[in-house]
Amino acid sequence: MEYKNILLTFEGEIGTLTINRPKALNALNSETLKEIQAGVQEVRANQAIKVLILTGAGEKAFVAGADISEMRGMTPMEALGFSKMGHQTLNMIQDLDRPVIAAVNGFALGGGTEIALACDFIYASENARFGQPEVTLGIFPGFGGTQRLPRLIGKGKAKELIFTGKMVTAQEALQMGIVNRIFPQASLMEETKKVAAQIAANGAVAVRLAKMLIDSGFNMDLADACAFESYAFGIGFATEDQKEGMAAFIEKRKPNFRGR
Ligand code: DAK
Repeated sequence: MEYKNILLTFEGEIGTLTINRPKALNALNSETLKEIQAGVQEVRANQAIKVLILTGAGEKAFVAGADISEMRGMTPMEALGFSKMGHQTLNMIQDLDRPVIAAVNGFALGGGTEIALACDFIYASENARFGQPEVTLGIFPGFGGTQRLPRLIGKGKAKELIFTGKMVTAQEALQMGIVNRIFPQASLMEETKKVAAQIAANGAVAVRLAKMLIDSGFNMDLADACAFESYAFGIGFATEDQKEGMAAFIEKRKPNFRGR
């Protein structure tokens, strides 16, 4: 498919989806959200891709939020539709059956922080800035910020960010637990790809099941979630990768996982 607002590239087992509207600091309008959905679908259909990286074009912004020029004239019903499309897009990222790493290369504000939060974890460049400035525009987060942010960093810190609308640096975001690691901007993509390659070299079915268990178990009580883990663990022993991984260990060689 031809894209106007995103770039989708594949290098070996790693896919990179770059939101590509640098003149508008990669702000998310409806057209971009639709293209992100199509891009994620394309990755879903391509079993050769083991890890997806989500980033923004240019050196200034990851995503500076939902597109304010598109949103300002919306009727309540249009805003409802826009918010739903945002949720669908972020849920598609969250539910992709492979890990998605956000490489936040600059401003991640409003919908920008929210789309990064839908990824499995976040790496950031030193110049990255995070924030939920919606209240400064007279609205509040509409792409899951009131839900994913408190689940990640706790209610108190999430409320502070959302009620004040203030921006935090990459270093502050690291301390809060929004970001896993920080890199200089020039090496952010290279370092993110190194980690993606490390993940891609592991048993793909095991990684997918682990993602599914962490995400679905998070909202269950511990006993049910652990029982669910046991069933999935048993199913893991039906895979070729389990046999290969354990044989390789005993035979003191590198495993050759085939993702099945
Ligand atoms: N939307 C549209 N255009 C944007 C934009 C955005 N969010 N952010 C930046 N731009 C555009 C600017 O208008 C400018 O365009 P031109 O004037 O050159 O045509 C260009 O990008 C460069 O921006 P600046 O000139 O402002 O650059 P600066 O370096 O001076 O400042 C900045 C960078 C990131 C601090 C600043 O641009 C800024 O504050 N941007 C807005 C950040 C923001 O407030 N983001 C949150 C957006 S609200 C919902 C659904 C979703 C949401 C809420 C409700 N429902 C429907 C219920 C989510 C809302 C949001 O994400």
